[in-house]
Amino acid sequence: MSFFSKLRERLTKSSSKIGAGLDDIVAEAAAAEPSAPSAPAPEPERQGLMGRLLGRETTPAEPRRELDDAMLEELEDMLIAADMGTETALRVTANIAEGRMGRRIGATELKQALADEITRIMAPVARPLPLYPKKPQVVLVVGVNGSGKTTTIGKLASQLRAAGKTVVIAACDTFRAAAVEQLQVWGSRAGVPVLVAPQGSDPASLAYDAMVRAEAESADLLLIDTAGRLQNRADLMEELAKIVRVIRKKDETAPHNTLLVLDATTGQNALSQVEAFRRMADVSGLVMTKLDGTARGGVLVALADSYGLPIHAIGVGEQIDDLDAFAPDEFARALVGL
Ligand SMILES: Nc1nc2c(ncn2[C@@H]2O[C@H](COP(=O)(O)OP(=O)(O)O)[C@@H](O)[C@H]2O)c(=O)[nH]1
Ligand SMILES: [Mg+2]
Repeated sequence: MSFFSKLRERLTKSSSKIGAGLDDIVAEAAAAEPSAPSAPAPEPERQGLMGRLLGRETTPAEPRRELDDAMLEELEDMLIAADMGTETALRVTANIAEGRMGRRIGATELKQALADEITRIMAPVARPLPLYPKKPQVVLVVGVNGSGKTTTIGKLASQLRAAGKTVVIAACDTFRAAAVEQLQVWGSRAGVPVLVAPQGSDPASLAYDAMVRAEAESADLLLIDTAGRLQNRADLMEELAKIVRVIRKKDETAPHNTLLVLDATTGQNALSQVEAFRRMADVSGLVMTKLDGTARGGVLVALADSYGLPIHAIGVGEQIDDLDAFAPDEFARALVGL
């Protein structure tokens, strides 16, 4: 699939930010270096000679800089500015420093080292949405307004259909009429029935009807869209709790997945959303949307590092096929601009 070349292309803002940041960190000091007395003279020669002898010197023209505390600090600041979070940035920087202190390194080695660190953090959380034999597998989708819940459900439904699964969608965001219409459009595109209720009606009773329908049709999956007004947490909590209560009347093991949809463009705010929703619901995995055209992709690293919740999928656009599994090494390389 050509998906990740699409990701690389669309992650340009993030990658140009981090990639250019790394280039700058190395190049600034390297340019000033001939006059810098602190630069150990024999080092570059020895390295250059060793490199030549070992045939490793692939980019001889690349500027290099001695990795010292000042450079590490710049690296740290840059990663924090790229939404990686302070703790994660500190640890990533420390790991990069290990075995490299005092050595002269170029931007490519730095990018590679950073990509390796990011991959190591992300690999354990890259897990596709698990599919169970249980019918219907109930997937509850939560998140703040505008994070991309409805769009993600549309994309997911379409991909599950394409994989031969039968799907039912419950439009339990009865708060906004537009949300219901939007879901109906997605449903008809994907060829998936969408259960709706009048605006303002009880989302839990719609969820119950949807369970009945999904069971009667022995659908493989039931995707439940929900409202996301975080400004009224008590209400939202009660609404979610009620939805869970009624679907458990039909199947006490439901919901089998609770997906939290996060908008990558919100940066560090995504972290507090995880906190808030984990208090309200048993979040089992994340979907990260809007990774196209944001300079804040670094927040995924902070999320993976802080919570370890599986990242089931990422969204890189508004079209039906702009959702795919999360591939950590491709993501890391795209993020650092390799
Ligand atoms: N660029 C981009 N836009 C997205 C993505 N996912 C959703 N959107 C857009 O974000 C807006 C809000 O999405 P919606 O699904 O309605 O969010 P909801 O309120 O959580 O249901 C819509 O305009 C979507 O088209 C994505 O991955 N990339
Ligand atoms: Mg919605």
